[in-house]
Amino acid sequence: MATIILGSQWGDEGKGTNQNTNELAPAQQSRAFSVISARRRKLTDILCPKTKICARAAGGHNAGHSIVANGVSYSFHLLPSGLVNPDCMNLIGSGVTFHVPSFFKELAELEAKGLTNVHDRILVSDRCQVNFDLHAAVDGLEEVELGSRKIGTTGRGIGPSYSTKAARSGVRIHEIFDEAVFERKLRQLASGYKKRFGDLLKYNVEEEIERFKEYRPKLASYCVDAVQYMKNAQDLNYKILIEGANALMLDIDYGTYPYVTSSNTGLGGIFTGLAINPRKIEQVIGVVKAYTTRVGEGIFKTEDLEEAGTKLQEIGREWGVSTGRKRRCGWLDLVVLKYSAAVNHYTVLNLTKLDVLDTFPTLRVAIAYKDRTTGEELEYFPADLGQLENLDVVYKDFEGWQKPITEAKSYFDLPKQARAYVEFIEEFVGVPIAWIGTGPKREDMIIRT
Ligand code: 2SA
Ligand code: GDP
Ligand code: MG
Repeated sequence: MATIILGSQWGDEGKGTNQNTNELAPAQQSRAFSVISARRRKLTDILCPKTKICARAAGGHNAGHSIVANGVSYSFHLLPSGLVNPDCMNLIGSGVTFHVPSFFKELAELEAKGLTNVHDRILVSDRCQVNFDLHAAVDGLEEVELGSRKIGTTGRGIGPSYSTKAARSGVRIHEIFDEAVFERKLRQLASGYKKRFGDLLKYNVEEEIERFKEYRPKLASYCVDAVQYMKNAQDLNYKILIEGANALMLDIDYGTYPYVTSSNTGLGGIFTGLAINPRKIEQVIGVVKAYTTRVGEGIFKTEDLEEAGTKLQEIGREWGVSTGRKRRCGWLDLVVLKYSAAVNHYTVLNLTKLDVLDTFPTLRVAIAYKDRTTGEELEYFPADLGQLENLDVVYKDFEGWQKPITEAKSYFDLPKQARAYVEFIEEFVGVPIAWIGTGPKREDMIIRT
């Protein structure tokens, strides 16, 4: 059976921290909003011995999850964060764009931090697209071309590699092993981009070809037919955890286009990227940060450029795990969350970073957008972002609790103002909140059962 974890906003909601919550989940689906008890989670629970496979379906080494386990802080980019669990196999699914040097570098970093058997616990679909250094060079040039309308990408070649995939000129992992085909296709790709960018493209195709001569023999043992692998795992009813990368508002079809990443980061991408049997999905967990952050350019209606935004940035330690960029911060936008739930069909939510709001006297959440001239309210997230640009945000204000909550052991240890905040969110969105993050450590999680 599979549990899917998806980012519900613009990413960095704390998905990594949740990578092993699936054993607790089934009861949540039928839980009435009001029936709530709780227990403090232990680290052994969080390391979840029951998950057999943790899989990634889309995105690439642009993703960034930080996890603190057993006092050690790990950063994951391309690799699934199930590697922290010593009994868990990890799969990079066919929908991922795969940067070979990052793969080996990240494995080495995790090993250096003490994770064991990582090489035996990671598999890669041979249908993945290869993300070349060429793609990163092109990513940078495309951003320069866009000038003031740049996307604010991570510079990891994600857009160009999905572009070559869609143009059917990309290279898939299995092709690496046919040296002649591989070299012909990569030279062809490079020459196409050379025609477009001329001397601006600082890239030497022969050097990248040379690098692959080293990767080729090292890579073979990780490659697998992921369709067969997942079919067998599902036939055997293995517990599978699918870790979303990025988040719904960065989805190429449903996000704030064109200020999005280039993959389907929502529920749809899980099916195309992993050949999952829809009848074997136990639940879809939406991870929601208690406020909103966004990295890169693009519309962000509740962004706060004043004191509150700065405070959220500092207390929440909001900067990128992959690039170190500062994240833009603002209030929780429930119109976004409701839209996100309509696309991803969350069965349950995990609210994270509630503790970051501890010191605010007043909290705001967006509940609608309003036309400045007609006063008409829009309660859904529109496709036309130009239209959204001209709308004001309608906020509902909440009294803050103004005390630390990290030590709260159960839901009812939370101050009543915090509970009012939680309950308003779940009622507005219509999806129960089963877990509440109260601090950065993995045990800082209230579980409502
Ligand atoms: P790209 O590089 O083509 O995927 O960028 C397109 C947009 O997607 C955003 N994006 C992200 N937003 C938040 N977090 C991401 N991962 C890292 C993290 C980011 C980092 O976890 O901190 O380290 O900067 C991520 N990856 C892509 C990106 O900002 C563009 O808006
Ligand atoms: P992801 O991309 O969704 O996996 O999230 P990131 O790892 O990029 O960013 C989330 C950050 O918030 C990480 O540094 C986590 O350690 C931290 N975090 C997660 N949950 C909580 C929480 O409940 N409280 C606090 N203060 N930090 C949290
Ligand atoms: Mg992240």
